[in-house]
Amino acid sequence: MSNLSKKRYTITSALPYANGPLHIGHLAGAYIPGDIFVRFLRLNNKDVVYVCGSDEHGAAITIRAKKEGLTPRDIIDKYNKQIKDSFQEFGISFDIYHRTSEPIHHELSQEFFLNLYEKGEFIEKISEQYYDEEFNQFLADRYITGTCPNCSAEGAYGDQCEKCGTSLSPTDLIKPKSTLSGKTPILRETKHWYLPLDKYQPWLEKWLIEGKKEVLKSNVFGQCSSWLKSGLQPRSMTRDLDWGVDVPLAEAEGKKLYVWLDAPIGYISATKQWAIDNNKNWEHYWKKQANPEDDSTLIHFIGKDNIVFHCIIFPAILHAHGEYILPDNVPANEFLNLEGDKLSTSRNHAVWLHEYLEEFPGKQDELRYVLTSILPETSDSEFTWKDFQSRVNNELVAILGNFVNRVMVLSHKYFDGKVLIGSPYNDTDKAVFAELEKYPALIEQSIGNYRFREAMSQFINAARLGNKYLADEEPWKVYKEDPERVKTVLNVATQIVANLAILAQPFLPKSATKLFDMLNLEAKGWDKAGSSDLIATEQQLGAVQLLFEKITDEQVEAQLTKLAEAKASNAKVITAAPAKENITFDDFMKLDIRIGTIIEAEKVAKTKKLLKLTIDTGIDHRTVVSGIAEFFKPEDIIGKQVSILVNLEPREIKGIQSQGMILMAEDGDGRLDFVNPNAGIQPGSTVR
Ligand code: B3M
Ligand code: ZN
Repeated sequence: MSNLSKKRYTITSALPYANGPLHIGHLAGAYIPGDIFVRFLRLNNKDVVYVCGSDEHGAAITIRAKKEGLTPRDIIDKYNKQIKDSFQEFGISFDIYHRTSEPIHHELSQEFFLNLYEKGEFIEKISEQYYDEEFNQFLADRYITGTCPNCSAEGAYGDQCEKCGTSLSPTDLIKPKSTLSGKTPILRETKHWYLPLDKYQPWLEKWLIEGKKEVLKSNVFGQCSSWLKSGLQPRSMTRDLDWGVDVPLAEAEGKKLYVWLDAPIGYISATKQWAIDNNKNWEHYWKKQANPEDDSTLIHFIGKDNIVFHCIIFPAILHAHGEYILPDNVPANEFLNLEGDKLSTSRNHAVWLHEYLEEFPGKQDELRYVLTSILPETSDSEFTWKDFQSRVNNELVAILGNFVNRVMVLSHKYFDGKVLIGSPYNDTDKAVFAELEKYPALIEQSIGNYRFREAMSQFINAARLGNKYLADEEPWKVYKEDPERVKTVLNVATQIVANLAILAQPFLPKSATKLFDMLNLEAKGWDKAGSSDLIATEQQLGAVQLLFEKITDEQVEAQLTKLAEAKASNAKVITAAPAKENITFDDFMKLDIRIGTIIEAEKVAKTKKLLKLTIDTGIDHRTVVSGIAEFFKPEDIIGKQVSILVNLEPREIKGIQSQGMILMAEDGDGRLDFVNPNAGIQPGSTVR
């Protein structure tokens, strides 16, 4: 039975961490495919709920908060809003975009935990865990990095290597390092609650390996079978953290649920909230029904780094609970690269959605189109701005836009925008209709198999059919001699446009709306696609609207320059010198650094770099020669406060006794700046 033949669907796209903006890789991974699928189901009158929301727990959030000097709450509020807005702009049509910080989610997550706890499903274990003594914190997940024992990649996290996808424990990491202090952590005892994944291994093998071999995409099936082959281990479902869902046990005070326990439950709590808001029964979408035929079909759209959590851990949890349905499929995508390099948030090598929206206003469908055409469905794929330009210009503009525009303009020019019928349909017309009739099923077949690239290219082929028909029939030439034939040609062409409007809906929602507007037609469902009588004779068309514009070379250049600049500024950061060897605290205490005020400054004759400064150190007034003349004019720095090392052995420089050293910050380009107090402080104050 096809996966499109069910009655009810529960569709999820991965909950993005609310710790930063989204980029094109996110859209291409989990959201465009999910949205196309859902729009298609809705067009076919299926009972479907499409849920998503912000993942607002875990180290991803707290580490970001520390970086930005904000609280976790500030971070999630800021990015939840930004992410939600981006999704809306791109027409990702969730029925609800929820948040895991909501009380309804905390309650449901705790209920899940207690359900498993009371069934005795957890193993309680006191064990030694990595601990950062400087920050007084246990180190799990993203708080610890090291070399992956599986693929030897550096920078693997304590719970997963993002390079090879392997799920890890902190103690698996080679050369572990605390993300907080950068130091090698120590081991300390703590108690946690483990899910015995090894116990579920036989069940998982049956359900997943035997049951889903034909169903899962091969990239997904491959990952799953390799984990099962290497043998599952118990995995802790609790953490020593101060941000997250509280573990609902008295003896676990201060501990939180593991973010990958609560996050997928976020799909369910989002559905619950949606059901409350819309007067629905959430259990119809998540619980096993009396008659299994009535079970909803659960499909998770995700990126490949989330496969283990959606195919193994979450199903094991749902199974252990017992009342819930299991995913029918997890059509995970591989990664999208950008201009020959991995997308990277930390290196700012990305096309950020909120920036795209500002730089290409109104061009959401253009990005949707190009990303759909290059989705990393079976292997990693690549976005380049040149390719973006050529797909928009040569396909959207030259084929779809051009065809629709010609039909509209000619109809208005010859017949005041009325759709008429002249001479009867000839064989060419009938052949075009016969051809057109095939597309809905072709596209349906591709969507049903999660082959969205193929579906998109079939759609553009349908537009090609129209474009070719018009070019062959040349109504602009025929009009003079045979206006009756032109009435019919434009009628056929308009029926094709109406078909394109229906077929465009899953992929290009904004453009589909424009097409229906231009046709003066109400939006129609998939069952109407393929018909040759969508537009009645005498129907008055609406005004011509511009569907797509060409992307210019300048626009492409500007984007490439922006990426190059990000790379350059990133390269500078990398040139920061490595840390020197450690010194003892006593070594440090030997330095006597004070705040002083510059009271006189003059250039040292016959030198380019040197200034002779007189400093009020609070202890005395002394002379210091400093190599800062290229960056500061003497008159500008009088009165400035500086940090000065006052117990440096005096030195003679160009015949002047220099009694100390002004501390300066120097960047990778050799630029200098003072290390000085912000608000002013008494000269002689010590710096430590
Ligand atoms: N927030 C990981 C990610 O953004 C995680 C997904 C949760 S899905 C339940 O890649
Ligand atoms: Zn790895």
